[in-house]
Amino acid sequence: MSHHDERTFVMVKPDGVQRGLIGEIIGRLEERGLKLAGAKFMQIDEELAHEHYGEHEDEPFFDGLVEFITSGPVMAMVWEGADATRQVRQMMGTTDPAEAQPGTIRGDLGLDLGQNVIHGSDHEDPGANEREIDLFFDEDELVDWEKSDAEWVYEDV
Ligand code: IDP
Repeated sequence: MSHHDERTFVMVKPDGVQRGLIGEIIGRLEERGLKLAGAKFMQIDEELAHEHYGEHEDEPFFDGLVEFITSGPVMAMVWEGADATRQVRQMMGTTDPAEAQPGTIRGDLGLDLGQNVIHGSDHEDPGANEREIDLFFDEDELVDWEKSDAEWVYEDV
């Protein structure tokens, strides 16, 4: 593993899928120089929703969150790159799109806290990225490949 190989879990949520934003979001991550390692267009069931959002179980918004995330398909992905988890979080913007900076995904594409377009693993919760990847993907669904522009993205390749 080089330091370019940090993996993070990213998901276009049902609102992003319904609004036709999968391509826009993938485009931003690709253009940044991150590398796609896995992708699955899928429907989240109740059980997976509870596992994924377990930390919010006691929150008043939990039932609404489960209902929302299971309401339609999502695009679940694994992206790889240097400091990928924190970089993706910066690109996403704050949880509430109404407060997110313009230029961020939520700040450009959303207006409502409950429908904030994208999920990315929390960089302040060590191991959250790998836990979420394990929850959504089998190891054989992830692709280990060389991206030919790596030497133009990273100085030390
Ligand atoms: P994050 O998605 O930026 O990591 P978290 O605090 O982990 O934010 O919350 C998970 C998701 O739960 C948010 O993305 C949002 O969709 C939803 N959520 C968080 N707080 C609220 C709230 O106060 N009301 C409604 N939904 C919320």
